[in-house]
Amino acid sequence: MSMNSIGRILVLTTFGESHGPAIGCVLDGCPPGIEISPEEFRHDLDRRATGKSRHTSQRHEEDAVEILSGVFEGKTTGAPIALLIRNTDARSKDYANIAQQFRPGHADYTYWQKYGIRDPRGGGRSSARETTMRVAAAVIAKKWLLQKYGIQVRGYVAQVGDFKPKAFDWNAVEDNPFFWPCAEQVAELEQFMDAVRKSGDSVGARLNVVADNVPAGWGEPIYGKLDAELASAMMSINAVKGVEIGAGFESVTQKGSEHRDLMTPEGFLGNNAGGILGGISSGQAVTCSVAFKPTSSLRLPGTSVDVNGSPIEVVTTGRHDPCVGLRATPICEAMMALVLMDQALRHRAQCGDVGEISPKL
Ligand code: EPS
Repeated sequence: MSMNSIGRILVLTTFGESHGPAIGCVLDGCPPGIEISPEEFRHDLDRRATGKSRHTSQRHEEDAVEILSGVFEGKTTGAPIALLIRNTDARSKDYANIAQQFRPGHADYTYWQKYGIRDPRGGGRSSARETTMRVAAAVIAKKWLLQKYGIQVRGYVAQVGDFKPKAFDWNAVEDNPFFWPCAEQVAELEQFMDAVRKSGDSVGARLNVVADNVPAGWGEPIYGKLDAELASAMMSINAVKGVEIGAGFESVTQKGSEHRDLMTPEGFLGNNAGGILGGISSGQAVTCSVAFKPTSSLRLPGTSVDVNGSPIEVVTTGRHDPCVGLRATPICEAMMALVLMDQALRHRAQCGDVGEISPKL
């Protein structure tokens, strides 16, 4: 089975390459009756898009969504929802020099090893361009989660290289090109990113994603645990090298007495569990932290080989992100929303008759 789909009841399949005529997706299993219009995709697609500041790739795509099926008179019908975005600003000549080369740290080499053929233009299928469709599909998932359960899925950048927030304010996050939660540091971060970009190098990032108001009970032990599926979904994003749920790797050094989230009739006294116990949501906020590696397309020369195995020096020109994590907040939110909606539908299918359980913390 090829693996371009995610989900069990709500199944998203994406297709397309960075420099092909279009990218697209089919979202199947979506409940009928959800109101959706092409304009509603704009906000999140703009949040993810390249070319919105000097700190991202300067490719300028319109990212105009065409709804091809599954929506009638502005409402989902229950039929597969097909969305299409035409690529309008691909510049394939940027890739002519490296078409026979492997960029160190890039999927170039492993795609070649696996398939014996690759579309080198813009990274082809391995390009971050594909994430556009995840974000588009998740606009529907986010809307359903919010309307039905009051769930809000939000993310922010929690670290860029060694640079960490000094304070945290959700209101600051959407007011700067970095999804940065501390307004007073934005100018400094701007300088930091300018220096990275001018040096020709790249830098990694940590992103945090939080879903509030997730009801207790979502997640399917054993192999469909909510945390397992979240981790898998996040790891499917380009450049992701690590995922933590709740306290994550800090759990290694915590004592049990410290890690456990004490319970009172008024609620839990902490959230080291990241809102998930035994693979099932506890009713607390679901929290996830994601590590993005520094982008591998660099204009700094690096040693590599070409398709004949000859030693070469690779230099990548063209339009690239000095920190791909800076555009990834809506992508991480999208993956969390898609996983949550799928789990909600699965919970409804199996446990819809269970009814209200007390106590509710
Ligand atoms: C990308 C390389 C660049 C980015 C692209 C991701 O592509 P190009 O060389 O075609 O400009 O612009 O990102 C997008 C186009 C996007 O929409 O996210 C890569 O190698 O992943």
